[in-house]
Parts: sequence; C-alpha cells; structure tokens
Amino acid sequence: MDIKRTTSGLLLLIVLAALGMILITMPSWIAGQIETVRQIGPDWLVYVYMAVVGTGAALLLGCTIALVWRLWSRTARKKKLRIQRDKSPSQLSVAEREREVTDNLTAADDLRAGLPTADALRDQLEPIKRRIEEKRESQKLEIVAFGAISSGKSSLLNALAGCDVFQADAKGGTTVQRNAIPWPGSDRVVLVDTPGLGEIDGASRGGIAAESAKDADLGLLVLDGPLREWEFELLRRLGEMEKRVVVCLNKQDWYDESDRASLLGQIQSQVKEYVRADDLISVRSRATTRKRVRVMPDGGQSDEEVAVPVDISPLADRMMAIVKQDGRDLLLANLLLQSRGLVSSARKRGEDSLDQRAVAIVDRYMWGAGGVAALTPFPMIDLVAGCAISTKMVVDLGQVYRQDIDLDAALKLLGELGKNLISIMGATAATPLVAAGVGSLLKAVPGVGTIAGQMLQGVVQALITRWIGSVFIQYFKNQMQQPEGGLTALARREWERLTTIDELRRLVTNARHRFKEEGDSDD
Ligand SMILES: Nc1nc2c(ncn2[C@@H]2O[C@H](COP(=O)(O)OP(=O)(O)OP(=O)(O)O)[C@@H](O)[C@H]2O)c(=O)[nH]1
Ligand SMILES: [Mg+2]
Repeated sequence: MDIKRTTSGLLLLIVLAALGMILITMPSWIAGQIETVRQIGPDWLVYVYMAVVGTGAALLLGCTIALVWRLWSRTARKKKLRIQRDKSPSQLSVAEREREVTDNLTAADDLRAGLPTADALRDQLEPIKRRIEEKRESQKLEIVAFGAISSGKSSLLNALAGCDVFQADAKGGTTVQRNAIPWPGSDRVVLVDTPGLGEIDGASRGGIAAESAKDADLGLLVLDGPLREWEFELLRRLGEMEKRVVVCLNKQDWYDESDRASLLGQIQSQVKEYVRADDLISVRSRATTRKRVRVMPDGGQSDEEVAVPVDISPLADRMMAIVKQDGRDLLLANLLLQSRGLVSSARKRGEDSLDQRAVAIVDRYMWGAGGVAALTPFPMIDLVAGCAISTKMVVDLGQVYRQDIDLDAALKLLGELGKNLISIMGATAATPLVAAGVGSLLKAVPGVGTIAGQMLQGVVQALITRWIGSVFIQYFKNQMQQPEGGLTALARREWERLTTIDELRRLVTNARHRFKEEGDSDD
C-alpha cells in the first residue's frame, strides 16, 4: 500500500467519523436552538432560523458527499488501473482497452513532463507517442514478416503485393533494413519486410527483427525448413505477449507432397501452444520448374521441364480472413502493448533520474562528512546517530523521492541504524569500536596500501555515510514501508554490498584523490 493511498483512506475515515458525530449530536442541538429562538422571538424568526440552518446543513452535507465521492472514485480508479495493467489484452473488453490506451498516453505525457529537461528520453518519447496516436487514428494494421536469412520473406511479400518492391536474392543478407508497402488486399494493411536472422551480423540483425516482430499487429514467421531453436524461442516470447503469428512454410517446391505433410505436421506439433492450427500455411513464393518424364507415343521416354507457378493464395486468403475477423482487435491489442511499453520506459527513466540525483546527494555528503572527519583533530564522537551531515542527507534524500520525513524522524531512524551497524560489525559497546572495526576492515583490503590516522578516519566516515545513504535510498524508493526482514536486514544487505573488496578498494582510491594523501605516510 503506498503512502498516498494510506493518507486518502485515513482522511476518508476521519471525514466519515466526523459526519457520524455531527449526525448524532446535531438534531438535539438544533432542537435546543429552535426552542431558544421560539422563547426570545416571533414564530417567523424560527422559520428563518430553520431555513438558515437547513441551508447550511445541506451545503455541508453536499460538500462532504462530494469530497468522499472524489476520494473514493480516485482511489477506486487508481486501483482499477493497476489491476488492469496486470491483465493481458485478451482479458480486457474493447472499451477497457481503448480507455487504457488513452490513460497510458496521458500518463506517459505526465511522466515525460516530470523528467529533467536535459534527459534525452524526453525527446525520444514524443515521436513514439505520436506514432501510437497516428496508428490509432489511421487504424493501419502492420503485418511484419520475419525469420531466418534467405527464407524468402522479401519474395513472399513481393508475391503478396503483386510487384517486386522488396529486393530478393539467393545470396542472403539482402534485406538490411525495415521496409513497408501497402497490401493491395486491403487499404488498412501494410506489409513490412525485415532483415533475416542469421549468422552474418547475427546479433544486430536479430535485434532489429525481434523488435519489428514485437511491434507487429500480426507477425508472419517465414520458414524454409524445420523450425530452428531460436525461431521457437521467438514464437514463445511473442506468444507470451499474446502476439498473433502466422507461420508460413515457404519454398514448398523443395519438398514432395509426403515430405511436406510430415514437415508441416512436425512444425504444427512444435508450435501448437502459440500458433493456431489454421495459421500454419505452406506456400511457394517463387516461380520454379520441375522435371517431368514424358512417355512418347512410340513408348520411349523424354525428360521435360514444367513451370511451377507462384502459389501464395492460401496465405493471402488466411490473411484476409484474419484482417476481417480480428484486425481491429489485433490493432487495439498492439496499441495497448505499445502504450504500456511507453509508460513503463518513461516511468523507469523517471526512477533512474531520481536514483541519479539521490546517488549524487550521497556522494556529496559522504565526502563532505569524510572530509570533516579527516580534517578535524578530534576523535569522532558518534558516527551515526549524532551526525548532523547524515541527518541532513536523509532529509534531502526523502525530498528526492517525495517522502515526507522531518529532522526528528530522520534522527530516530538513524539511531536505529546506528544500533544496526554496531550489531553488524559485531562490536558490543560504543561507537569508537565500530570505527576501529571499519578501520581494520579497510586495512584488510588487498592493494590499497597503508591508510592510517586522519585519512583512515575520513574513509571510515565516508563509508558509513554512504551506507546510511544507500539504506535510505532503498527505504524511500520502497515508499517508507518496512523492507523485507525489517530495517536491520536491509542495512545488513547494503553493508555487505558496500564492503566487498572491489567497492572498498574504489572507496579508498577515491578518498586518496580527495584527501590529498594526508594520512598516507602514517602507519
Ligand atoms: N525454390 C524456391 N526459392 C524461393 C522461394 N521463395 C524465395 N526463394 C528464393 O530464396 C532466395 C532468398 O529469397 P529472399 O526473398 O531474398 O529471402 P529473404 O528471407 O528476404 O532474405 P534476406 O532478406 O536476405 O534475409 C531467393 O533466391 C529467392 O528466389 C520459393 O518458394 N521456392
Ligand atoms: Mg529480404
């Protein structure tokens, strides 16, 4: 439960309790007042009094109801949206999908406005959002062909389009970027060609094809043989996203009838979880020839070449049926997924930018605290709870994550953490022991050389301030809710993370730069 919801719930409870009190006490109080007015004035004054009180009461009641209604509906709406976002498109009605797309676009705008002006994502989000809006407006369905290199994607799309728009070649790796053309079968459909996935430049081409498939309203996986492992993996991932994919076994002229039937049967059983039986089709997207033995009238035989024409009609028919029957649904489902992607990348970026600000704050304070400890000749009095610098840092971090924390609360939490540090370090009594413990921990890091005296004191203080900062970053990010296993467990986890050999070595190196080797020569 987040803090805002708790506050709204609490406010609602207070309002309802106040209303109850008013309803119980008001009638007898008003009756008493009317009696008093009747005794001191004429009858009409009673009516005037009642009218005034009645109007006031009605206004009060109206405002209260409006407030309660607003609070309740806002909470309910947020809850509904949260539940809805966890659902896959098929679990939502058309109206719900439409509404969520609108809500997501608005949310993305809000999140974008909250990003720092220098953030590159601010500019990147805008065109993505515009594309979603344009797609929503135009209702253009994108059918994207993807698959292995040279499986015949471009040839297949050329055959579907009825003209040679996409370059096709036997050497493979012909298509190097995403291209699109309208499909003559419907004015609402565009055909998209993508680079094939294969050995050459595998990683980057694979990325482009997977991305294209992800954005497709309808995917067209083009195979020219048995299903490869990565093709199955891609289907599985798209299936999980509820992306509809038509699997097309191309180059059917390579197989005789029985081989083709058994290959199709095998593919069918492999993909049945993610692809409908009707959506597995075999085609021939290039005209070829085959040999035929001709028996002559004199009983002799002669070989002859017979033309085998292109045959993509089963695929065209299937696509037409899907577009007619489910086109709108597919488009809306995809718009929904894209708009969700937009919101989550904006939200993630927003969180990242808060984290960056928080880390910068911790960095500033830790070296501030370290510097003070390194420069002052007095031994440290209290490493944690009494440190004004840490307290101020905690309050600043709270502000970054918009969490309400004042100096008192910060001090109290720091006191609690102080005890944790002592228990983590295994020291039994006072803070100097902690300092000594941390000091020996630092000295034990191989490769950092000797650190002693004031410099050691500075590093100890910087490490502890950093540790406090890291604990509070997690705590605030989690909306000040009890972390898993309580604050102690969180503190222990963060301590372990920050005191790995590498982290400590980095810390000491950094400290040397900052403290100008002050205590370096002391042993
Ligand atoms: N025999 C036969 N060859 C085909 C068929 N379809 C395509 N081809 C051939 O397969 C080769 C590759 O075709 P492309 O259309 O370029 O394949 P692609 O999947 O787009 O290839 P990349 O863009 O390089 O990944 C070409 O030589 C085509 O003529 C078919 O049905 N039968
Ligand atoms: Mg191609």
